[in-house]
Amino acid sequence: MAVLNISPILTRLNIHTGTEDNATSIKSFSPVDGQFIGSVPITDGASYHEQVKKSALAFEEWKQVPAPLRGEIVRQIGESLRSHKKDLGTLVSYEMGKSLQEGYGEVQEMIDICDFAVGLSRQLYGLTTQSERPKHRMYEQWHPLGIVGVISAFNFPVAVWSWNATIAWICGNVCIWKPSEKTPITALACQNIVLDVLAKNGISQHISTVIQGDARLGKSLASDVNIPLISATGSTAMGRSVAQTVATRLGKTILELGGNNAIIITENADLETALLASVFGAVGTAGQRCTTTRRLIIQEGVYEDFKNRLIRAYQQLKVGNPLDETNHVGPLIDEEAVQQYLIAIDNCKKEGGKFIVEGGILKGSDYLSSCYVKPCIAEVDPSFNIIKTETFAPILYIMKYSTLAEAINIQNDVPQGLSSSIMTLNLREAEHFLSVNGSDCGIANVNIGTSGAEIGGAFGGEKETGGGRESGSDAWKAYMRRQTNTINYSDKLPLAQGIKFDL
Ligand code: UN1
Repeated sequence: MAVLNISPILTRLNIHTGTEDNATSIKSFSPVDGQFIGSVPITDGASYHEQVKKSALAFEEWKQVPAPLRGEIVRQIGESLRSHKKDLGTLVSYEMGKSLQEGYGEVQEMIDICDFAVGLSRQLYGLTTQSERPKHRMYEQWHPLGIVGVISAFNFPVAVWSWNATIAWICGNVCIWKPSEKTPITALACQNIVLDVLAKNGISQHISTVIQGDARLGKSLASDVNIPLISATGSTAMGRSVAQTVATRLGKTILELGGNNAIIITENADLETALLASVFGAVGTAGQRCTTTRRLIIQEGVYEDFKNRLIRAYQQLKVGNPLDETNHVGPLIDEEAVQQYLIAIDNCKKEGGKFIVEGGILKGSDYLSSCYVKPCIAEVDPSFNIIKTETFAPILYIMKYSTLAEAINIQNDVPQGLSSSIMTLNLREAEHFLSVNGSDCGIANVNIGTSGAEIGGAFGGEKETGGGRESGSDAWKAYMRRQTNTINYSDKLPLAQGIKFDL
């Protein structure tokens, strides 16, 4: 397939990037074909402080706008995303390397969260409660926090930002977004769409700010007392550093970090469904989702049968240019990711892992960059160290169990706790998996895989995954501050707990 000419798409998305190659710019190269896409200036200290000041002023204006009218702005952003879906989806695919279908899917996720946020803008409900004192009324209400800092990862370069930004905005906050330095151009595309809507409505541009830089810039955000909430998505190591920095100043965080997601396949599973869920979960986005299926825990009675089905399915996988819709799997993000993939395979072999589908780098004229690798499968023992870590690559570990209790122990016995699934047609097994004695993850599914969560649910996980929740359900509450209000409309001052205090 011919190399994509990205220029017309960049023009339609109103992106005018530089061609600089110096220490003050970030250069973006496509993992699809290794081509240079463009460069963006790194936000330096002075301009960072300037942006924060402008954001703070914009917050004073934005918080006065009634929430449903803030929702109207987000509705228009959603409309604009609809009309740019094809271009933006293609750019996501080209800059990040995920398949075109997944690029479009990512933009669809953005459109969906806009719709969700619009509805939510009329539903930021507080509770009323009964006072113990006569002629007193108690209720709680929710106020915006101020500036929300969003740190996002390369793997969902735009959707994860939109989950945070749209909800933060309808709550009355303004956002400063530091996208991954591996995907700076898609961030520009989104920012253009938002700025255009803000301009058409005569609203301050500083409701949405993009800053570009690496971990040092992330550190500036995390340590900045002007930013009450940091929502960070990325590795556990990054999250730990952000959490420690924000905690020193007693700020708030929403952390969505590493996953190590497993599917339990019981002897009562529909093996066809289980196969599709496992393969898509393991190789989709080239194994670079937080929710990627990394482990299969398979009941011994169906183990050999399922293993053979997996091998046959992997033989049919097509790895190649993700813009060609007949390919299932695109490249890894960069050569460093390829190295991590090779190291994990090596470590797995050293521990005694047996590869039933071999990995390796793909070379040849079909592969337009050095980032294409073979999805692989290793048979492992649950005690291996390698399977306790998250490697962002299409490496699937499979293991055997005999009782469901044993399977659940294996599934939970990792430091991460994001997504999990059970494949079974047996009600007792399914309910046990969802019960307090079952999965310890933030997401637990029955008869669907670990990846591909809908935006309507709260997204996030436990343990080293960080504990934060983003996107749907009542995740919005983390973007606001709760205020409890008690109003005395009597002519007395009765004290709580019946305390007497007379002068
Ligand atoms: C991520 O990988 O950071 O559930 C987010 C999914 C997607 C989101 C993944 N909706 O796979």
